[in-house]
Amino acid sequence: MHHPDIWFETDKCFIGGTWCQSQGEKTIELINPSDGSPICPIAQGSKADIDDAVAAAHSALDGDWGKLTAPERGRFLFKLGAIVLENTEKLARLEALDVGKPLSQARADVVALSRYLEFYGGAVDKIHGATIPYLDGYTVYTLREPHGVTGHIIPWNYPMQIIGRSVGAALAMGNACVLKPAEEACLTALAFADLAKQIGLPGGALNVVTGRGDEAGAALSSNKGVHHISFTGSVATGRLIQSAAAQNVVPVTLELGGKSPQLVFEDADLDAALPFLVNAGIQNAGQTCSASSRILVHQSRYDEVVSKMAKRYKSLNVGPAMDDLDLGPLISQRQKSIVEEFLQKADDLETIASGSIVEGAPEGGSYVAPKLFASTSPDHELAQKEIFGPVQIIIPFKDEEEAVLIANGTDYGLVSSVWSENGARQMRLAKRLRSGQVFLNNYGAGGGVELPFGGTGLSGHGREKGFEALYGFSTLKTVAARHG
Ligand code: TXE
Repeated sequence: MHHPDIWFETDKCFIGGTWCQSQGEKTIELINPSDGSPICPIAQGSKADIDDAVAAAHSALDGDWGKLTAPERGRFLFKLGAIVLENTEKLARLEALDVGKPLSQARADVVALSRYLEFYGGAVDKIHGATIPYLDGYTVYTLREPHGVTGHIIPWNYPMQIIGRSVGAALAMGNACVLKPAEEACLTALAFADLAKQIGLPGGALNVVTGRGDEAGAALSSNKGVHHISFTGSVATGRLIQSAAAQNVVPVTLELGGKSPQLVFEDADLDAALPFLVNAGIQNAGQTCSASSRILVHQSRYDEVVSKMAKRYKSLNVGPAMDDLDLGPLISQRQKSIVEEFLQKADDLETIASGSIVEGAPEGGSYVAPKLFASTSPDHELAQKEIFGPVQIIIPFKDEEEAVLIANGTDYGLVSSVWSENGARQMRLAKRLRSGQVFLNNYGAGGGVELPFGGTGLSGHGREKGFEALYGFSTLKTVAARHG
């Protein structure tokens, strides 16, 4: 029997515009992380399902979808964006149920998904090639064309946002997509397919195959009919995907997480900074690629930051997603064990404060109380590795030089932020910090879909969001005509 929040088939793949039984005929049970109960079965998609999805995507490119103009595709994206927004409450409840994120954070993800579709839909007819002055008797110009079939392997932490960010841009540019959501959370990906069907998106433009990473995911990343792969997830899996794509010599976009610092200088406006310092660490229970897990503080403001952050931490409540508290559970018992293993290595760190798991939170939920530590050693394992849970570390620094060394002193490079009223310092650090994004006196810039996003180092490569995503999901053809 269906869960009351689910209105579509969950144990089927969406291929060529229709719901199909997986050829492997196996299913995986989705688990509600708020109480550990089973939600529903999903299809354990096989290599054969991926082959079918890729074939359906090719047919779409050769058929109706491939013939559309940029404004026509844009209109489909507007319709998708509108129907997503109309279903805000239903989609938010699905995401809260499946991912465990507090309902209001899930609502914000729905709005972001809709906004991505609206942005890419409106931007795509502003993308064009160039004419290039060349030898007498020639006319040379460039054409921006879709890659063809794009594979999207996405994680469980922000399914809707990542679908918007990558599938939205790929569709806008005229690619046909095969989406493999994470086996832990795929309800909103399936709901998105249902909404695409409802608005009449041509069959095969969007295909969704659920399943395991080492089966459906591996089959998608090594499929010879795929022309571009977008992956968000762990470094280990990113390496596998890049190697698989290398065999077919296709481009990949990798978004692999980080150890992102916020730098608080002696002249920082702490009242403005405080909500960002904490929220950037605990949002989605710290399971965010751009989570800020390191707070670097000038020694003159250290005690003040410690006491203000501690006060906030002590007020943080963790509980079921539908109760809409500060934090929900982690995605799974497996992710909880990963985080707890890190916490066991925190003995030599100073514990500043913790939040609390609310009374009555179900036993079976994968709850972890947020924890704030301090360390004078920026090399501590907890200050170097991505934990992917609600854990932040405060580290003091003595001057700007040391702050930059610590900030740049991990293998990652996704986000950095600078809290300072000194404009010259802001400009210097914007150049010196090694990360794909630098935020000055804010963190995340409200998640604006217009802003290109991506990393350096182990955080990955390639950019999604903004116009950059549209360039990334297309290729350039040069046409040179000799006419005498
Ligand atoms: O990630 P995986 P997991 C980090 C975070 C977390 C850790 C493990 O540190 O603790 O990764 O999480 C698919 N070929 N991030 O195990 O394995 C898989 O099915 C092709 C950071 O969940 O990377 C899922 O769809 N695909 C992060 C997707 O990859 C494969 C978000 C992500 O799973 C595959 C999530 C394979 N061999 C985790 N194996 C971020 N950057 O936001 C798995 N997959």
